[in-house]
Amino acid sequence: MSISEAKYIWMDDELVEWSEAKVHVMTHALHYGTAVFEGIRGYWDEGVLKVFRLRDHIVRLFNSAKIFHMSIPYTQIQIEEAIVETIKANSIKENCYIRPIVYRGYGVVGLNPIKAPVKVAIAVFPFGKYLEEKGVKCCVSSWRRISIDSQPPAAKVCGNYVNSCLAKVEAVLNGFDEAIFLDSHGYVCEGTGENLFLVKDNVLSTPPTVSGILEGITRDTVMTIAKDLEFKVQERLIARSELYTCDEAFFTGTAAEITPIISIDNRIVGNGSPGPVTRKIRDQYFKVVLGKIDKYADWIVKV
Ligand code: PY5
Repeated sequence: MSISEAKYIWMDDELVEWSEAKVHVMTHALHYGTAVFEGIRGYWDEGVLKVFRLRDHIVRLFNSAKIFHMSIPYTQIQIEEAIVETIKANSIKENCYIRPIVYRGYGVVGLNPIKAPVKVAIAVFPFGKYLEEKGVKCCVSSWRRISIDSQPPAAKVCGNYVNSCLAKVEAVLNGFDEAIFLDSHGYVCEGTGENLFLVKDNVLSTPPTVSGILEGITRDTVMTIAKDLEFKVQERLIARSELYTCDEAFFTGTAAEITPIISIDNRIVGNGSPGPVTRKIRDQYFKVVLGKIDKYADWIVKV
């Protein structure tokens, strides 16, 4: 999808014109994928921008950086404040996406980036749906998800996404909307940029962290709201064949929100349209992100 431009990008404590927000071609991260990032959504509602689970995204950003020995030259609070400042500077008045990125900048060549400066940028821009709301057709990828003993899938590090791009392009070229990865042991893992849930007999199942997933904030939100709606939720190893026999399946992610899956490897899921459990969770999710449910109101920062 193409980018909807805003006015300014925050770069190392300065607001820079969108078109001037540039880096040198010898930036370490460009060559070796040494950058960590987040994707956060803001929902424009009742004359304010409601940012969803900002604190949790920033905590994950700092954890991703820690795994890669990147010391971010700001505190978590300073990054949160910078995000608020960037939203205000751009006078965002519609649903948007917030992309903080922490990257190894210009200064060294070779695979020890420790002496390369750690730089930070924050972009905020209008953003609609990432996947088709009515449901997506999926395939199991011929590519396995990077395994936990080669690259940490739990870190949102740029280098992990070349694996996602391979699977996504393969899926689209073969006429599907999205790919589902298996992990290196052959268990169901996640989408290219989404976590996955299956529903069978009203029980929700999602792969555990040992399957090498990114521990999604939307996944956590769904597990919380599903339990509160009195559904049983299991984190467990899932076999590929379960994808073909489940009653319902859906993706979760900041960009994907709650996206129903309507077919997998040319097998129809359920009756081929979003099922009742998926719809119930999705309806609740959209109330939660807008702060309409008191219990979860702390998850929203209003700007
Ligand atoms: N798994 C992967 C590999 C992801 O990249 C993402 C998020 C998720 C799961 C879901 O995590 P969360 O619920 O915390 O967002 N992907 C990004 C997103 O903004 C980028 C997608 C293009 O959704």
